[in-house]
Amino acid sequence: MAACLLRGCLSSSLRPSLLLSASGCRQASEAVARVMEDVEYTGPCMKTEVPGPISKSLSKQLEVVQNVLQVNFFCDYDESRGNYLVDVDGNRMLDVYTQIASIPIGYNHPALTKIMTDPMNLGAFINRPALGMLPPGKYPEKLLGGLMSVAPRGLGRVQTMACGSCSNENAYKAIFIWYRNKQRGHNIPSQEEERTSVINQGPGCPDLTLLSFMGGFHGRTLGCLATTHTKAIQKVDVPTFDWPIAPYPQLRYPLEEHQRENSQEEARCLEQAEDLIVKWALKGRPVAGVVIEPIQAEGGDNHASFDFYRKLRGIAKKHGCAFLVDEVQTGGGSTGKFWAHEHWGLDDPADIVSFSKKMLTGGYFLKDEFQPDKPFRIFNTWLGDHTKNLFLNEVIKVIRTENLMEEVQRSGRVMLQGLYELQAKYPHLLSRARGLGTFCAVDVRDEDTRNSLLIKARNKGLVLGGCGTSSIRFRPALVFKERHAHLFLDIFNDAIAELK
Ligand code: PSZ
Repeated sequence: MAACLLRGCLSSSLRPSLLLSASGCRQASEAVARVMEDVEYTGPCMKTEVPGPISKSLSKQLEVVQNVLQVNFFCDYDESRGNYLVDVDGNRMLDVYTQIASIPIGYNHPALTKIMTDPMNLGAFINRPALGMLPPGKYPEKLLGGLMSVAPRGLGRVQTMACGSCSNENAYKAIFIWYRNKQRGHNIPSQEEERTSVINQGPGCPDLTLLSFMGGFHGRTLGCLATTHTKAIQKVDVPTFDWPIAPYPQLRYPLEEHQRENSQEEARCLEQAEDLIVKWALKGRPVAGVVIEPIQAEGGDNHASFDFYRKLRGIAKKHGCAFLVDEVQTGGGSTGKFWAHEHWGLDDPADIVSFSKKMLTGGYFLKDEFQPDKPFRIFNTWLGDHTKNLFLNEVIKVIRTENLMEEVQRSGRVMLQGLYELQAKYPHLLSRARGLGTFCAVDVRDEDTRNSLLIKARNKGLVLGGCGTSSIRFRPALVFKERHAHLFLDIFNDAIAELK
């Protein structure tokens, strides 16, 4: 394996000439390899179709106790490095999907290995504390030095949680508690409210609602699922809340050619959102909060303009609704800013911002007023995982020392430009190339073609993910440099060329 590793870093202006070695591995040229600094592979290297024989036999083994219908292939996480995911059959693939957008600085980053192998951290890794009640001594320092050092503007508090759904679920509860306190004028529920709450009745369980958007995804737990509107498979057969759903703008591409109709479309959606807030208040089922992603990810990488978000934030404020920005997928740097909502340029962009995925720990940032002032209102056993805070502190340091936000902007430009070129080259297959930073996507002619393109790309050593009905989304790690973007475009082009 050592022969596969490179030391040296490619100067960002160099484009590697890609060679196909005798073993069938794609590689950057040797000249390029010599100047590379990071310990990473030079390119994909495919030995079998994916899934290969070992993956298939592991699937058979797992099938006895679990549904394996959604298993793609089994991975070798010891051999995976940087932007390269290695599978159990020894196939090495450029990973432009990263565990559904969840690997911040690539596989086996030395900075994280160091945290894991530091004997000083042994106790933290062996003993998982109930963080709400018995936090370790290092906890305040790690939160302040880590999560709070990247807190969105105006949000001075943070609550950690284990996953994205759990983060949104609890953020929703914080919103409802805040809203009821506001309605009552104080934070002490009556005896009647307390009594009825335990038997799922009003007034203890008030008829409050959350406004969400068609095509939005906020998780699969029951509360979150009521605000998730992507695919039936995620919802069917499950009882839910009847809460208002606003339309999300369906923009036409290329954006420059459809400015007038797109701004009309956004105005229509904003008007409907405001209309719903007004109507549901009149029905006695007020909208306590509005929840939205800065880019609808699962729903198909749907973008709306920054102006749309600025106006929506204004509407929420005007009607006294909390504004929750779900940055579970967009947060952590891949859009070229640490938080995607920073692109909006607002002084007061959100009341709550939820995160997970690349942030390693889940959780949400909040304004003071959304913090319940009684114990055990927002609570669970683990409230996240402290070891993830240890890793996150390192991730944030690496982002700073390796200037990864700039790298994302640079490689994002190469990606998007390359996607524009590919859609010009294959207009019958690709359309609507779009993106912010490396958070990019393109639409494929139809669902079947999209699915077969994903498989062709994978067999050429490129891991990609689908979203929406016929889109492909690109979610590389923050260590995805320009040379990786060129490599990605090269392989993607080869896969498309085989489609016809
Ligand atoms: O099919 C699924 O359940 C998937 S595939 C990708 C996700 C979920 N993304 C998770 C997600 C998200 O993208 C946004 C914007 N909000 C909340 C979530 C839920 O996070 P988890 O999956 O950690 O509960």
